[in-house]
Amino acid sequence: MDGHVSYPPEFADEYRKKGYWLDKTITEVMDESFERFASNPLLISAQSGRVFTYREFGALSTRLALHLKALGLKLYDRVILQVPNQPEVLLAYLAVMKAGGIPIMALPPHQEAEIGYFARHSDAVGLVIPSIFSKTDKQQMAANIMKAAASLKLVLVTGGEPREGFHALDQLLADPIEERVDAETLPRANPDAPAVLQLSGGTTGVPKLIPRTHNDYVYNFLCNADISRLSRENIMLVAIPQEHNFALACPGFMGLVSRGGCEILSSVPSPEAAMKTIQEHRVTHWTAVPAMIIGMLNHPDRDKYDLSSLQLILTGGSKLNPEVAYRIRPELGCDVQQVLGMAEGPLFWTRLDDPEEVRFTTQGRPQSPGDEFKIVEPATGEEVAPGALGELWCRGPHTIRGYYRAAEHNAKAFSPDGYYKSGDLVRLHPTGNIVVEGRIKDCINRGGEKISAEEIENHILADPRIDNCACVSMPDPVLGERVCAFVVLKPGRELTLPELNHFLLEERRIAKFKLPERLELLGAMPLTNVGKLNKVALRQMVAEKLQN
Ligand code: OOB
Repeated sequence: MDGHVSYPPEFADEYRKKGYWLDKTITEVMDESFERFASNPLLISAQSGRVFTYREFGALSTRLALHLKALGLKLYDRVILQVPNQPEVLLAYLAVMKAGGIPIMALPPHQEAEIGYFARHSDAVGLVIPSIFSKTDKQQMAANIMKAAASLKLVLVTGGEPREGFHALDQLLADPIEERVDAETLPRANPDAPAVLQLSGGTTGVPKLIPRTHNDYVYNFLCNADISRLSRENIMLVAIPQEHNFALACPGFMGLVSRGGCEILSSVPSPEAAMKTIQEHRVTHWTAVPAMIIGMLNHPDRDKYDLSSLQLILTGGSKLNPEVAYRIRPELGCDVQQVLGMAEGPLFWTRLDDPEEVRFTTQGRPQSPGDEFKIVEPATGEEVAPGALGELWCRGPHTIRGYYRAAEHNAKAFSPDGYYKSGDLVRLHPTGNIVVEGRIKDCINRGGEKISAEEIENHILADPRIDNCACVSMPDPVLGERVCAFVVLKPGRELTLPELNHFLLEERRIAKFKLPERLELLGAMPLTNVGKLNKVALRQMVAEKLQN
């Protein structure tokens, strides 16, 4: 496929020989489970209460795949998925792959700016959307995007009457096309080809697309399912975005399905909703970002809920502070397993039998014996002394070798010998685990959701009232970080935060979660000795203001 950087043949050979890569497609592995655990419950929607068995889910995803093929979807065609946490997101995900297509895992809050970019950059032919999300008319968004993205032809809509030319996903799911067309006619993807395009955490002006191959992604979730010791007894709550790598493959939905467990999928991320769902469904495992755990620990009504079924919280996306980790067992009665994960592939996990200190104060060690990592001086790539602070670089059987259609950026983001430069600052713990201490990449981690500073700055600079701007993180006790925008106005201009955000939402059409939550007006930007913009000074400035 054009724009995809494959693994070098000698590495691919090694990964096969060692048994990491199975040369199966994701849907082949999923189909084995649909057959094996046929009458077990696979998915329950927390909101509608609808239960799907393994057999039913497998059959519905095949049905939808046949419809997609009949509507013209071809092998390796890209389809953007933007469905919130309801069963259709997983059905569409599996169906696109069963039809040979490649789903692009967009997030529900993304707007015209982001989705339009993905469509144009990937030449996507398809888009799957809810009719309305968070008061936004997604069908109107799709119609607008189609004007500038010639490739986009197939729009599937869930939860509302489709416009002319769009298709109702719910109707396709109700139409037994398999009685008319043989499922054997569906094409088979090459297991070395990209299976899914994930989104990068983002440090650049536009988000990058991350091609995960069948071989690498299957290994990723099977290995994770082992590390978290998942079994058919497990009931896992997912209330973070299902499209996210964490919820999908670490071990996520696919890891759980490989072991025969049941997922409770919820579209409400609040601690209150999580506690209700845990009690109602006797949830054993909860995939959560640290902000959700803090929200539950500090919730005034926690004692009203029976959380005794909970065995393990899997957490990552942002740092779990040790003070919070130490409260989990006494207050919530369960274990916690930390993962330092990246959509690009690298995964570091604490192990369930590690000593308490290691489980609570480190972010783990590589998931696979095939993973290589080093901690380096960013400028030179020289390894630092053991225990010293440096940038984490990774390479291995489930770590990409390049972003999709991004040759120029790849030359900077990967070392010549193929290590992914994570941008995370870490140190090696004496046990061989790593501890995350900070980052050199310019993004804001808002409760696990990454926001590229450059991307927001570019949108802000398009505002005619603004001369210069810089976005930095400001500390937040629950989310960890939020976006603060520093702005220098053009002479005689005025600006408030609501006015700026109105511009970003209405004119630039970006996702709401990226909006600055504080605006600071400056006469001029602070500079370093060498005349560069001084973001360290800006971060300090806002942190001090917040303390006063
Ligand atoms: C996950 O993936 P992304 O791609 O959204 O974000 C990756 C970045 C990392 O480079 C790091 O900066 C941060 O998120 N991060 C953590 C962390 N886990 C991720 N920082 C500190 N402590 C942690 N435990 O966020 C992701 C992917 C798979 C599983 C879990 C999370």
